[in-house]
Amino acid sequence: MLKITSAKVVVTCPGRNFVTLKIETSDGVHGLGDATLNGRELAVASYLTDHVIPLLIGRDAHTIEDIWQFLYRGAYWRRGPVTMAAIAAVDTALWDIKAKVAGLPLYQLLGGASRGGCMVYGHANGADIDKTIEAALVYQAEGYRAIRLQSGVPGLSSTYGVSKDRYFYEPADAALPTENIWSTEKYLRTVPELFRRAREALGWDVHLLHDAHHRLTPIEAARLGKDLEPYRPFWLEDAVAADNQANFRLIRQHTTTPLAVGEVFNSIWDAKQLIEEQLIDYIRATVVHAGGITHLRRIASFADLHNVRTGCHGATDLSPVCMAAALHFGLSVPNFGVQEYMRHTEETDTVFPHAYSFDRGLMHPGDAPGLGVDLDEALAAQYEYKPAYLPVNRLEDGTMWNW
Ligand code: CS2
Ligand code: MG
Repeated sequence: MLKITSAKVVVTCPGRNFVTLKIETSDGVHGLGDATLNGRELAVASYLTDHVIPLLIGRDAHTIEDIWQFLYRGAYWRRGPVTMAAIAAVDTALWDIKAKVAGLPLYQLLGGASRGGCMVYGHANGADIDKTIEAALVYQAEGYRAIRLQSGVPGLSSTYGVSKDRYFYEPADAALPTENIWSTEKYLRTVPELFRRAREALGWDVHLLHDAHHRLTPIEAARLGKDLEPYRPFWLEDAVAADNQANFRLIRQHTTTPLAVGEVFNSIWDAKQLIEEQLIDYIRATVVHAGGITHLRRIASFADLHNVRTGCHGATDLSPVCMAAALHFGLSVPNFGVQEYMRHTEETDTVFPHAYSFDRGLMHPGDAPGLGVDLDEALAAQYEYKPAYLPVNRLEDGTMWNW
């Protein structure tokens, strides 16, 4: 038996906040799990420290599935972003430990490599179409085979996905939520032209993606999907908020543009109808927010039955611990689609030294035992938690809308 002897939560802010769970065992082997929930970090930190860690001490670290079931069924108040991020952190740390004890990189315990590397997509963005295309050409020159395009919208002072920095994008930008103004009409006039220009400049051998970030109604999403069809997007993401999964039936009736959704999902139940009715093509759920590797494997297996592929979320607010876990998972899962890759800051990469690497559009988790990522606790302690909220969105008439 490999006893869990202690566990702790490390909150650090090397450029942005991260919450990491570290589990120690009787053999001296430790494991890490990402527990970062952008804008609600301390809720997960408390859920782990106050309500989960006391239940872990003395348990056998090898009993990953039983501990998952204990924390899920035993919570009573099951599911939800905070609970499932906490369970995810425990699950990921235990998989890290099991692989380290086996002396194998984690993907070898998940069925081994199904491919040479994980195709990733980068984030080309700019204040206008010209600047976005310019950024996309840089990504293409760096060897990315898939590029997300997000550009500013004429007449709007801000919009989702447009960063001040070429590589780093962190939307949680203030101690209280900043208010953005949104106009779907202005947005819908911009995106088709962005894609027309992008195909002109980048050609057809690169996958182009776009994130509508929950802001359309189904019929508006159907229209955008149709407008983009001539430019063959790899996917249109978060076309509408997916609280009502049936929303996607209407979009599906009108367009063949592939649909991706799920970065805010925290369990298989959030995607069940979308997957079994084949209303989507890619499921975006990821390790840190959807219950860890154990649950994400269930979601991916269910998706595989229905021709849905993975397209895991990988924004900067998911730490290098989650990125590493996602790459081990992505390297092995049969129905892999693409992995999002938003680079972290240099400080973050120094706090979380890691084995994963990027090469000509593909990423590999590396062959270090376990996840292949660690946490420099002394350095982490130098970066104090900084309260930061994601913005909110209002329509031009002041109506509260989806950010
Ligand atoms: C976005 C994210 O990466 C994406 O697809 O939707 O940047 C998202 O806005 C952030 O993860 C929210 O914290
Ligand atoms: Mg998104």
